[in-house]
Amino acid sequence: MPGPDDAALSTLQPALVVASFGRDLQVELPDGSVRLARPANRRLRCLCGDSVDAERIKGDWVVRHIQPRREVFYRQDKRDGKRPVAANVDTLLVLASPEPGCSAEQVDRYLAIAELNGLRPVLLRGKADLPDAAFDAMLAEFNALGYSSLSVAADQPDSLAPLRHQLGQARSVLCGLSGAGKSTLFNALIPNAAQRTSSLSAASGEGRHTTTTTLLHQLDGGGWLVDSPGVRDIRLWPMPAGELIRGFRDLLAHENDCRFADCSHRHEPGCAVRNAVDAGSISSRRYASFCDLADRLAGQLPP
Ligand SMILES: Nc1nc2c(ncn2[C@@H]2O[C@H](COP(=O)(O)OP(=O)(O)OP(=O)(O)O)[C@@H](O)[C@H]2O)c(=O)[nH]1
Ligand SMILES: [Zn+2]
Repeated sequence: MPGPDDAALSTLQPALVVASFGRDLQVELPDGSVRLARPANRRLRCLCGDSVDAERIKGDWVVRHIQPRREVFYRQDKRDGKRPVAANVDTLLVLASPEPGCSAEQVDRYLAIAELNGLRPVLLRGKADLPDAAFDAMLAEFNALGYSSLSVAADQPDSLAPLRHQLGQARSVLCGLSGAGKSTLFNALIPNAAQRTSSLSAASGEGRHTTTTTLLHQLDGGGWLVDSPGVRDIRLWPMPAGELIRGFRDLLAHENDCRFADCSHRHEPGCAVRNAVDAGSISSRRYASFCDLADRLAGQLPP
């Protein structure tokens, strides 16, 4: 015979966390409606992108349970080392534009962030209306490593169609250097984004939320884009070289052949990574970039 607990269980609804600002949340219910919600207790640390079970109690929505996460997207945080930004994200869009420019080493870092977070990186050659052969040649190096790229011009809607198509149902984070055109591209992809952010801070009654809010915006084609103040200028968190190499797929491919399991790939004899650099199968630029980043993350060079 059903007891009182069964009655409570039956009111639980699956929901998607589409905004988080501190402990306050917005959840999207199966009927497409979006409601303000709070976690049932302090132990439930909901992230934007979480699939949850929520129920309505006296008019308020309460999150009872977080479904297991496929992955958590982290960014560097001065205080805690690394900080979770969103759950169940799968794609990192790396916007690199000839104006103001973006070095190959900076692209290496963004790609490493993607690889280390388990995200599929997609390189976006921004400001496609500005031709720059040298810049395109720089990006071609990454295509040769197996990374896909797309050209986008924010004010040419046709140029965004392949991106929308590629994003499909993906949940993506957009990053890139200051001035690369992230805001412009974001607004071109999600015309009502700014409006949603301001209506959210009005609904919660606190303007400060606009600087701490993480939002999930749905694209026309079905994909999702994460909007979070901290991810636009994302950096890697401190980690040892043995972990960093997972961010460099061309180096990682040789790592198993190093003589020592804990090889730092810097000075050890029998290092398969350095041998591959000498043989020309790993580019010396990529190897130097890895060493430089390893030193910075180990605190031996300024970040
Ligand atoms: N030619 C051209 N200019 C663009 C394009 N997209 C953006 N811009 C210009 O590039 C400049 C920077 O664009 P933003 O969108 O503010 O760049 P951002 O990456 O958000 O910059 P931050 O807020 O500093 O991180 C602006 O002057 C834009 O008008 C584009 O596709 N083509
Ligand atoms: Zn090695």
